[in-house]
Amino acid sequence: IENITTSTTHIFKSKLPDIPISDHLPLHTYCFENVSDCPDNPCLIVGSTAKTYSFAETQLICRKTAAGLSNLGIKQGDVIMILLQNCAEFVFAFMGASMIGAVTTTANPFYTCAEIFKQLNTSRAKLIITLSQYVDKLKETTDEKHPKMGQDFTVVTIDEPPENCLHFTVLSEANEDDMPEVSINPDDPVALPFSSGTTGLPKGVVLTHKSLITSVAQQVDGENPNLNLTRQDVVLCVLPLFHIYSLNSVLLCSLRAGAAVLLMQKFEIGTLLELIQKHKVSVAAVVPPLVLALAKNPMVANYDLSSIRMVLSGAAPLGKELEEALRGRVPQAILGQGYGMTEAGPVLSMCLGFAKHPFPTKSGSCGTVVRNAELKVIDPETGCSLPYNQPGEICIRGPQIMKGYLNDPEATATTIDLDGWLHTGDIGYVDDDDEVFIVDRVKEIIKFKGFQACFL
Ligand code: 4UV
Repeated sequence: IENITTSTTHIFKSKLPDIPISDHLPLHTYCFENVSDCPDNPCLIVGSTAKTYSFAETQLICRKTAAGLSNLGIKQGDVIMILLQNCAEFVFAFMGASMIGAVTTTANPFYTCAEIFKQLNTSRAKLIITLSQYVDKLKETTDEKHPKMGQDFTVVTIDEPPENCLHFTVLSEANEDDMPEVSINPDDPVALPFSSGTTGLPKGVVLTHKSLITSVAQQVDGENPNLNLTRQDVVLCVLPLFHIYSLNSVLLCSLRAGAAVLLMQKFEIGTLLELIQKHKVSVAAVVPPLVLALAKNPMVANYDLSSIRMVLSGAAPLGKELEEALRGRVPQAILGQGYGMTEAGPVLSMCLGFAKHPFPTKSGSCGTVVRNAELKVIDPETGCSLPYNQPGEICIRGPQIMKGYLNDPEATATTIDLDGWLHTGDIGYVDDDDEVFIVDRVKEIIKFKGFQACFL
């Protein structure tokens, strides 16, 4: 059947031409590739303290953290867990791990003990970076109720460490010369977010150096980047970095493009508005519940939001009425959506209104498939590919998609078929202007406030 359908496959591509994308660099080298052009530009701005790290400082602390991880016995291929809300240490740990060829699994600190235990156990994380207040949750994972744990891990806290824990400075103040030389293969894993995918319990999603570089490049590289981030931009990072949307489209894309990232630990509307005004945020990545707050909260009228030039919404459907209501609040800004799925690396499509040389786009659309990738829509019953305007299951193919689920070949095989198509479980169509519209889903996962697990 597959042979018959491939002969009539309708494949949708970006309106932007494909570009050369590195298939040999490690992620940190790629993200920091242009640092020498703007070493003193702000890279990370900590919202709560206004402390700013330049690109050169950020890169140096990441290197120190890499050395520190190595000093604590973390080796190439080992997994560390970051159990934190947004903060600079998150960035240092993630990039530091990449530098020694280690892998980061990110987890929501509000997860239950059982959920954290499951992720620790499945990922075999050897070191956990967290806050002292969450350490008790980890203790409970090692009691007699969970004898299977049976593995030792080191706990590092970014605040005053409780007994038997280390302070983050053992990492961030290590001597960068202690960083071991490692040879990283582009197909080696670098990030291990957990996602339920289209069915069942959360599984480890193996994202390689090549997948994440490809995804970032599809967004911000080329003469006409799809998501035009620049060195003048201040990008709002209020969505949690433990979720792939923020990790990829906010952090990694900004590092690559030389934009500053404004880190907010959690969403609170007053603080958010204050920080947007103070730091002149120019790009805001949001989810629909945040759009609702920005569109409807009366406090918004008291703040100057004129610095915002782009608002990217994703992770859940954004209604047209809500989009219109937001437009009233930030009339100068381009509003558009990105459509992502953790397993897809994550971005499948992005609004072309965000491009350097933008295209006209329609309200309600999730953008156009990213460049250097192929998208098709299939009849969920027959598997046959469908032409323009006919809804079916959205599938994506390209070097950005996950390598597979960790230690789960069966779930991998039901998600990525033999021809390399990743089946999303989302029902949508592509219209005459190549814009993607999501209308339904075939999968059982129901998202709450834009995330599979609770946020906001
Ligand atoms: O696995 P996940 O939690 O992943 C995400 C990732 C979202 C994005 C969005 C924009 C980006 O730039 C980016 O880097 C990442 O949400 O959940 C995947 C499912 O969420 C729904 C859809 O059902 C996916 O399979 N979803 C994601 N984006 C949209 C959406 C959207 N724009 N509209 C409707 N549903």
